[in-house]
Amino acid sequence: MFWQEQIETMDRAELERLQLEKLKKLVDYCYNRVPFYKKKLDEAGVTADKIKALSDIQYIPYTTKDDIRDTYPFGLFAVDKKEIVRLHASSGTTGNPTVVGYTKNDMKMWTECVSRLVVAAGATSDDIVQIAFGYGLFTGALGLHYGLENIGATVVPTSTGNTEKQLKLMRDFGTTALVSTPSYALYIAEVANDIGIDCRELNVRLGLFGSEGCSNEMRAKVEEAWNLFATDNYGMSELCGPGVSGECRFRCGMHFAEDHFLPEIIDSATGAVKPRGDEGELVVTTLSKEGIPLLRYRTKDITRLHYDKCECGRTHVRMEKPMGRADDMLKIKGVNVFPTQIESVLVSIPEVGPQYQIVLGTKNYMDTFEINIEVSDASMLTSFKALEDLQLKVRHKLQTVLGLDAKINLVEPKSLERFVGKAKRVIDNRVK
Ligand code: DLL
Repeated sequence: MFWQEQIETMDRAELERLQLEKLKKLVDYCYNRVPFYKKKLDEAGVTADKIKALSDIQYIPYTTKDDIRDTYPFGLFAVDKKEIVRLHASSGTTGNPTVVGYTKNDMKMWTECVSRLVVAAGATSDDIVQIAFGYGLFTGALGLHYGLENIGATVVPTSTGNTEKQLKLMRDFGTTALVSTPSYALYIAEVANDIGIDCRELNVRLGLFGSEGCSNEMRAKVEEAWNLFATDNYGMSELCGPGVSGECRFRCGMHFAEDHFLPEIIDSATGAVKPRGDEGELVVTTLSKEGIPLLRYRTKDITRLHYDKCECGRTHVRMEKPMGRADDMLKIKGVNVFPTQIESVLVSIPEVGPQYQIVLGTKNYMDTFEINIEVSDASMLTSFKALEDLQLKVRHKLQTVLGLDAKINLVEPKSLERFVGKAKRVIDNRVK
């Protein structure tokens, strides 16, 4: 049930003492090793001896993705390059990618954090785990790979794509767990269906999903298609990759690896720290990283933290599935909405989905909001009346739940684009 029980169930007061001790050391470490931090800390007048309580973290300035990009490639590194044993980078679509480097100790910490979350999810050394995340600069595949090997599981590094082969290996090897994005898991199930394999009959009993938003409704679809138990885990390359937080069997939030990552919730607009339990932007300070330590890193992910104890016995704070990223929030016809909220509504309607596409545009200076969504049964497309009724139903449900009117385009099953990595569900063609 636990990988590092003593740490995972540590008494909260003791955990906070450990965090404070580490935070002080980190401020010194950053000050003495990274000129960027020295300048920022000097400007803010913060030194390690000014940090007397965890709440004093509020005096430390934030670090942003732009800070990493602007110092591309190694400007925020705190160690000599010869100490770095691995480099990863996020796939910046524009400009410089964000590069992160790991020392040997960082690799050890990363591996331990991933081992904790896969064990919490129910993986054991008996599992045969197929890793269908893209291997490469993306942290997902190698992160899970090391963490799973570390617990003694058998890793099958299939990477993404080649879906029929994935299925063949799954059947021949008796794969018991799947690592992928939830959207790729859905796609694999669809391909299986086409070639006459019933995923429910395979041995896969555990889904270790993550890396993209997934509503509970969508997760239920994936579980049904595979007859598996799905867990979610969260991370980002700047922080280490997967390993930052993950669900236990009770699935009431993702336990944060709090001895290594100190979370805060802030108001995205003002930068003010929010009280415990409030929703806002997640900010994380890396307490143990040597290669590229981050002070109060703004993740842009919107979530909420729960400090009450979980039934599993873990004391580390639980993070809700992120609603989305501050920069993903859509303002449609004046209404603030996250794509995951739209997904929850769509996926709860059995006659459609789960594949959809949100298309935004501008007409007469106003927003247009259309949703392309597949009907679940192609025969429906032959009945005009049935289509019209369904369109009305979807429109009405969106209107009631989100207060938004959308044009619903019902399309044939399997006609929308599928994704092997993170799904892209929003096409924003609005004139800015
Ligand atoms: O996606 C790391 C990861 C890999 C996590 C595999 C879990 C499993 P990046 O590519 O840097 O890193 O993307 C980070 O993805 O800021 C979130 O917006 C989003 N994200 C990651 N995990 C989740 C999740 C990896 N479980 C960005 N739910 C983050 C929702 C997630 N969003």
